[in-house]
Amino acid sequence: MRIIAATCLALSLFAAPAVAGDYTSGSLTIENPWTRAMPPGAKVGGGFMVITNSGDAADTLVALKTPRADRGEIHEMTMAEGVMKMRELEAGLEVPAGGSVELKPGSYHVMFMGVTDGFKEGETIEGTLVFQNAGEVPIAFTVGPVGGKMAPMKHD
Ligand SMILES: [Cu+2]
Repeated sequence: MRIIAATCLALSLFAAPAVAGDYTSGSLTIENPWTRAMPPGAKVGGGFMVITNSGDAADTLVALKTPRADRGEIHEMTMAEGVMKMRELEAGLEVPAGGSVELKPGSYHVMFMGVTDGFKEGETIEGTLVFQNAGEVPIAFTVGPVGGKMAPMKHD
């Protein structure tokens, strides 16, 4: 595993955003963006990652751009009276100063809307996160198995 981890690190240093891994922009770090393989015919998918802000001002994730979907949205999933509900966060998702936000299944996530070419396990999906202060940060999502609940690749 050490060789694989070292290779991932080298690739992410020299070839970002072509491969998944960790990304930094100013005081923001985006860890291991991932998504799931899509069953045939599926048109939407969720994207997950951990965003950490080491700066002294809050920043806000306001958009996801990707060539693989008609549009990206930022969503929150909550349980209300036993029913999972998803809603778009129209003002974006705040990443507090000196804190982090976890985008994960059943919680905050980015959403790929209107996907025509379904994601396949093992491929990477290029995208750009847009932050209010930090601006555009290109990343790539690793695609895990259909229905996966955890990030498919760990670097530590
Ligand atoms: Cu959603």
